Amino acid sequence: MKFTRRGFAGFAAGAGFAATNLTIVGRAQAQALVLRSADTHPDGYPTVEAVKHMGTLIEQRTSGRIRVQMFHSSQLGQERDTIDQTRFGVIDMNRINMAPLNNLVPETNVPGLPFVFRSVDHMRKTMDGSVGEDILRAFEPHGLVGLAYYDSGARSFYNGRRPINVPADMRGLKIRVQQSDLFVALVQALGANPTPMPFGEVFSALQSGTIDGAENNWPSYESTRHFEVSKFYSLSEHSMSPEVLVMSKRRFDALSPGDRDIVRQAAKDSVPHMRGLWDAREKSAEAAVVARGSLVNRVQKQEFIAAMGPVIDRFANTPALKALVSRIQAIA
Ligand code: BDP
Repeated sequence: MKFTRRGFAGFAAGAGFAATNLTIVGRAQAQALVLRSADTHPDGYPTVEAVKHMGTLIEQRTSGRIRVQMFHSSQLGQERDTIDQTRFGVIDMNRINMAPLNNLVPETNVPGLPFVFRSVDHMRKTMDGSVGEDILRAFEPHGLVGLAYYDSGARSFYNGRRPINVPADMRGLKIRVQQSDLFVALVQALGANPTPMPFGEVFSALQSGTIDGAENNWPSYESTRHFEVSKFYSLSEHSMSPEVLVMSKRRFDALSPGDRDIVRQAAKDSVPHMRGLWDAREKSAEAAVVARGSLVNRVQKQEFIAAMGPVIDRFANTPALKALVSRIQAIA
C-alpha cells in the first residue's frame, strides 16, 4: 500500500492504527502494572514498610509484571478523602484505619468498639479468623476489596492539661477524634467534647489550643510529635480499631484470577512481617516519648468500661452486628 500524505493521515486516524497502538501500550502496561498505594504515615512506619514488603513479594511472584508504588505521608490526601478515590479506582490500594470506614461499612465498627478485645492476642486471633474474614468481605459491596489487617495496638487518650484517671477527668476537654460517628459517641459518653478532624491537622490544633488532646497508639503519638504538645498520656486503651489494607474493587476485578490470588496472598504474607515491626516500634516509641518528657499513667479502666454500654448498643445495633460481637466474645 502506498500512502500519500493525506492518505496516511486518514489511515492513522482510523481504527486499524489506533488498535495497533493500543495493543503496544497495553502490552507495555501488562509488563509492569503499577499499583499505587496510599498511607497517611511517614516512610519507615510499620504500615508503610508492610505494604512495601507486600510489593516486593508481588514483584517476585509475578516476575516483575506487577509492582506496588508507595505514596506515604498523605501524599495522595488525608485518609477520608483517599477512601472515595480508592473506591473509584483513582488510587489502587490504601492502608487506612477502620475508623474512617465506619460510616461506609457498618461491620467495621465492631472491631473498633470500646474494649471489645481483651488483649492484643484476642484481637489477633479474632482478626486472623472467621470474624476477620467476614468483615473483610463486607467491604466489597462498597467498591473495596479487603486484603489484610495490620495491628494498630491500643488507642489511649493524651492531652496537654492533666492526667486522666477516671472519665470525670475528661469533662470539658476538647478531644480530637477520627472522622467516625463511633469515636464521636465514645468520647461524648466519657463527658469530653469530641472534635473530628483529619490526622494531618492535629499537631497544629494541639499547638494552637484549638483542641486539648487526642487519642492514639504509641507509634502515632510519637511519629506525629503530638507528645511535644500533649504530655499526659493516660493508658485508657479504649479501642483497638485495627488497620486495614484495601484495594479498589474496580482495579482488583481487572486483574486475572491468578494475579488476584497473588495479590491476596502477598497481603496475607505481609502480616507477620508487619507484626514484628509493630511490636518493636511500640516499645521504641514508648521509650522515646518517655525519655522526652511524656508523663504516662494508668487509668481506672473499669470506670471507662462501665460508661461504654450505650455506645456499644448504638453501634452494634442490628442482629448481624450483635452476632459479630458475640462471636468475638466467644473467642478464648
Ligand atoms: C493511626 C492510624 C491512622 C489514622 C490515625 C488517626 O494508623 O491510619 O489515620 O491513627 O488517628 O493510628 O487518624
